[in-house]
This record gives sequence, structure tokens and C-alpha cells, in this order.
Amino acid sequence: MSTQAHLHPVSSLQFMTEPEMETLPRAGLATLQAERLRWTLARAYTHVPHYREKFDAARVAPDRLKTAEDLKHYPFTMKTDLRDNYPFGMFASPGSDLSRLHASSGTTGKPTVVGYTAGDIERWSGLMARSMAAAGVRPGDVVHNAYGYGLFTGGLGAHYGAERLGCIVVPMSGGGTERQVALLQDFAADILCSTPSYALNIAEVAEAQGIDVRALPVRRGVFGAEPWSDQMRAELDSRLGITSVDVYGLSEIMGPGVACECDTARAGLHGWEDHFLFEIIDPETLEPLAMGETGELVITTLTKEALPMVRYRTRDITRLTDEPCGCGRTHVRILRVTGRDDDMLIIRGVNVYPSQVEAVLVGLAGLAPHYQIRLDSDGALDAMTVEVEVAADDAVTEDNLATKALEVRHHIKSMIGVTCSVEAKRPGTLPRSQGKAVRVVDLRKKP
Ligand code: DLL
Repeated sequence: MSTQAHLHPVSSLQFMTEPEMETLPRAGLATLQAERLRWTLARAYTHVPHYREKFDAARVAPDRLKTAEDLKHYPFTMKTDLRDNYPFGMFASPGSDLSRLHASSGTTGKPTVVGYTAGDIERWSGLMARSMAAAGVRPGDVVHNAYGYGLFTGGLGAHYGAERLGCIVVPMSGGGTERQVALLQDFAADILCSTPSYALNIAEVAEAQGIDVRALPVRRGVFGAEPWSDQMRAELDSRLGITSVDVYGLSEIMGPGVACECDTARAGLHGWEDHFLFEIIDPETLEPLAMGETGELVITTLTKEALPMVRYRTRDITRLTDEPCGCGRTHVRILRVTGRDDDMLIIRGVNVYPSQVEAVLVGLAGLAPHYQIRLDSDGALDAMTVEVEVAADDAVTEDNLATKALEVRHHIKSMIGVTCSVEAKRPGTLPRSQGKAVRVVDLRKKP
């Protein structure tokens, strides 16, 4: 196996300026990707026994890869591979080369641990800075960072990116919403970084204090870490008087900043192809799908040292487009992630994502944009109940709660095609998000 595996890939393209790299013609990007891919595969093979066994079993040899097309012969990597090799078994760098660990909370069993060398942190900061710049953040801006700090990658990822861009970071983390509102005002933040559901919570708390949120200097929201709909975007834009931009990422691949919308188009997130290779596969057959087709997003890292990921199955459902973007960036666009395939609900034979329910509810007259989906067992079938709040300015009687519920049920049936129960709730009764919103409460009997 290649003795080059220790060395970071050197290419003349690596010395381009940011704008040059972001607008590199696609043929140049493909050349760069193939070169970096060979480096990644060799590094994974040489340093990670798990990859060596998998590659050998699949009879693929990293030094024979000609173009990125050949990657389709390589095995996938799953979250379970990280769990099975807990904590550091998938790392390609020795502990002495690491400078940071993050981990996902892991609802069941062990957390997923991810590691970074100093170089990885350097590139992550650069990509997050690039993402924020694309989103319209500028040097000198005051960035109120309400992503959670700690093992979650959101807080530190956005923090390092904003600092790299030359911003003034306010490291708030999540929670303590009244204090967030006070400091947003006092420090005159230009940018709000948070999950979209937490931004909504902040707006609501500010409004309850009689603050005109639209009059605050905040002009951009850099929102991500959970699925959200265009309807929620419109709600946030108008309530906060901002332009909100979608940022995507996941710990296993890096953290926030794997892809970000540009504020020119706000129509799909530019996936940074000089550092990642994006594929869409059919989650059932695992076959690659063509550009434009909807399926599961699979990502291969191209420059990660500590934790190279080869064909990582994100479970996120989306599609890609390589059509030119109005901003001039050439990097592929990942369309809004509608949800994860493991979040997909199958209700009486109809596939439903929570974000589709959100798209129906948000903006419907008389409703507040707060909702939760409850799943119960109805005999052998799954039953879905949508709990939604009515708007605070409605005269709330039991009668109009019931009428509202029927109306919403009808809308969901006609827009998504699924029959469900709806409970319209009084204002302020549903839980408010402090980070990633819990959209589905599963009370089904386990077999
Ligand atoms: O959520 C990283 C992140 C932090 C992204 C801050 C953006 C902003 P994880 O906790 O590992 O990492 O969760 C990753 O969250 O696979 C998606 O299912 C979901 N996700 C992240 N961004 C978006 C988005 C961070 N913009 C998982 N739209 C991913 C929809 C998103 N889903």
C-alpha cells in the first residue's frame, strides 16, 4: 500500500484563493477530488483495520482508483461501524496527533465519537468561515452563537468559523432564552446562529417581553442542525426581520459547514466538493442514483486526517443539482434535507416526514408554529396525532379548538394524503426547543 498515506495531498489547486476554489470549473473539481480521494482511501486502508478488512473483502485497492466514479465499488460506512469500533477504532491518527474529540449524545447505547487533528480543525474552521461568508456574514459582524457548546459540534464549529472570518463571537450556547434576548439587544448582534426551532423560541420570548424583534440589528440567521421547511423560513424571516440561510453538516463527516446556502439564491446548499464527495443512493437497493434524483446522501471525506469517512451513509434524504447557481459558485447544491430515512413515518401505508407536516402547519391562519407528532399503536396499525398550538391572539374556546383541529386534519389529508388525528392546543402548552427540536414522540408498543 502507498507509503504516501501519511502525507496530506499536495496539489497546485490547493493554493487557490477561496473565491477561485469556490468557482473552480467542475472539471477541475473532479481532478482535485480524484487526487484527494486516492489519498483518503490509502490513509483509511493503511491506518484503520476496519477499512482494510472491508476493502479486502470487496476486492478494491485504493491505488487502482482512476476516477471518483470507481468509488461506487467501495463498501459503505454506517453509524454502527463507529459504534462497533467505540471509542477510537475508526481513527487514522494516533492519540498524539489529535487535538479535539466531539461526540453525539446517542439516544441508545454508546455515543458516536469523532476526532480531529489540528489540521482537521484548521480546515473545518475554514469551511465554516466559507459557509458563513456565503450566507452573507461579514468580517466585523457580531455573531450571537446559540448553538450548543460542548460535545455537540454546533457551538465550537460555528465559533471557530466566525472567528476565522474575522467576526466578534458571542459564545452563548443554548438555553437561558431571556438572557439571550437581553444580550442580542445589548451587544447589537448582526448574526444569529442557532437551530431554526430555537430561533423561533428566542423570537417568541422577545415578543413576550414587548421587544420589537424586527427592529433589532440582526440581519442574518445561520440556521441548521435539524430539518426545517421553507414555510418555517418565511416565518423566521418575517418575525425576526432577517434573511435566514440553511447550513448543513454532521459530526461523523466534520460538523457544521459541510454545505451551506448562498444568500444570493437560497436554493440548495453548496456542498464543498474540494473537501467532500457527495453521492445519492437508493436506500433500498444501495445503487447510486443520477444527479437530480431523490435518495440518501452518502458522503466521503477528502481531506480528513483523524477520521476519514468512506461512503458514509448519512440517512438524510435529499437530491443534488449541478445546475449553475446565480452566485457563480460551481460546487454542487444539496437540496433542502427533508428528513432522515429513519425519521420517516409510515402511517397507514403513506410515507410522511415531520417536515412535511411542518410545511402544512406553519403559516396556516390562526395557528402558532409549534407542533409535535405523537405516534400510538392502534391495534396492529400506527396512529399519528398532530398536536399544534393555536395563535395567541385567537379567542380560545373549546369550540374553536375543535373546529381548528378539524380544519388542520383536512389540510394534512389534502396536502400529504395521510389521515391523522389533530389536537389543537392552547397557546404556550407545547414544549419549546432549546436546540434540536423533538418533533416525534413515539408511544407505540414495541413488539
Ligand atoms: O447537527 C451539525 C450541525 C450543527 C449542522 C450546526 C448545522 C448547524 P449532528 O448532531 O451530528 O451534527 O447531526 C447531524 O442533523 O445528519 C441531519 O439529519 C441533521 N441536520 C443537520 N443540518 C441540517 C439541515 C449537526 N440544515 C444530522 N437540515 C444530519 C436538515 C440537518 N437536517
